[in-house]
Amino acid sequence: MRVLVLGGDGFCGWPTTLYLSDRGHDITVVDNLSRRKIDVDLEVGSLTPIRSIGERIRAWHEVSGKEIGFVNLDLATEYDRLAAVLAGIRPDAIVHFAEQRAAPYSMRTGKTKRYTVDNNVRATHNLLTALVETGTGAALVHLGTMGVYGYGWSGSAPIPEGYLTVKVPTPDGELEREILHPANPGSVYHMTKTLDQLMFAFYAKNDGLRITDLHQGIVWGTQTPQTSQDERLINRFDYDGDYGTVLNRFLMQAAVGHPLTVHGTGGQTRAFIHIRDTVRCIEIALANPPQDSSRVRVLNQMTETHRLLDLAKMVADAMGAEIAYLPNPRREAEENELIVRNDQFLALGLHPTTLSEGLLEEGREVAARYAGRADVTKIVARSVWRAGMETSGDLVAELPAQP
Ligand code: NAD
Ligand code: USQ
Repeated sequence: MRVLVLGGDGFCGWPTTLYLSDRGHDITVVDNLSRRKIDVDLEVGSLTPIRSIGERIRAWHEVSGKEIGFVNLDLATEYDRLAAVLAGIRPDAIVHFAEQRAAPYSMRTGKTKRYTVDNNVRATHNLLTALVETGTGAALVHLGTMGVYGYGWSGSAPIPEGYLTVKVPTPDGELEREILHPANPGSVYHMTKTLDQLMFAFYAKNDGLRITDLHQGIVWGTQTPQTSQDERLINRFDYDGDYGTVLNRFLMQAAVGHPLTVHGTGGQTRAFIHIRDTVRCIEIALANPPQDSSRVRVLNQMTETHRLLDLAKMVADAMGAEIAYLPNPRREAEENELIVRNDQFLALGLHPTTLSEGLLEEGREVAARYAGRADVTKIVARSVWRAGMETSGDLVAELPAQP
């Protein structure tokens, strides 16, 4: 297939690009490199030394003999160029990763709130309009989030895959209806993903666009069999308070000798997926577009759920780290249950890579190799959900020297 990977320079996009290229697909990456620019603004960088997109693509050609195209384009602001790319390449499928994806960054300031909404909503809407206007029949696979459902709303009821069947009382009795699961975002970032959902529903109903929305859990891990073939192909590893996600942060913190930063009691339960399963899920989704194009196909892309304190204890026990309980900079329930249905991916052939000591150790090793690149002042999360919320100071003045 000819596949456009929008956001193909990012943490999930780059390994997906290499995986799909390895599988014989003809890939073009579209990315405006905004994620790299945000690192410059935040004065932080990936723990792993990621190479420029040009060097990454040249290295992949040397290693695999395969070509990957690249277009530097802003989906949110360059509509005409986007339409021209679609009309020129005529892709069979599009994978859409290209959004601002950090909840803490989206809550940092008024400016980052507005940027996140403007960027994400316009990027998705421009893409949908361009598909209609250019008559591109490509199947669209979008990376959404488990966070659209919110946490705790369903109690101990399993979270269904996108839709809920409800009974509406009418004078003539109850009417059964299938509705999108109520949206319950916990940050401005998550809110943009709930807005995406409405746009997808409309464009599927009105224009018959074939859309799959993947409600993904927190991705952990760094490398895939493709990114580990050459150091120049290494994937990014975010560890800072805005972009680092919880399990990778714990692994990095254990590796560099920093206490594990548990927010609040650590009673929050979240859904997780390893990066190797992310790339496989995308391939499965591409191979199985919705049969009925008037209805968006929603799949929950996660393999396991864990309470954060259990994860912290597991990492602390395995790697000899301490746990620090910090004031939570977010407004979120102290504790929640989370049971998630993922029957569709399992039925379509996903064999989940679940948390194992081997994989945790692999994550720790990657972090330990590049520990010298860590900036200790960037580890504690300080973007707060409401002005005035308490945050912690740095927990250590400097990191212990690595052996
Ligand atoms: P990332 O920030 O590493 O990658 C996103 C990429 O999109 C970056 O390379 C960025 O430069 C690009 N981009 C952003 N806005 C763009 C625009 N307007 N035009 C062109 N390119 C643009 O994020 P990621 O972790 O790879 O996440 C990818 C997608 O998966 C996101 O949509 C995110 O919401 C979703 N997701 C991620 C996780 C996770 O744990 N990382 C979990 C669930 C869902
Ligand atoms: N947390 C800690 N300590 C830390 C970092 C985070 O206790 O050092 C806690 C947070 O308070 C939160 C939980 O861990 O309760 C998850 O935080 P996170 O930063 O790992 O994940 P989140 O903000 O939810 O966002 C990430 C991705 C986002 C994606 C989402 C999937 O950045 O793009 O959509 O995971 S989900 O969480 O399923 O919605």
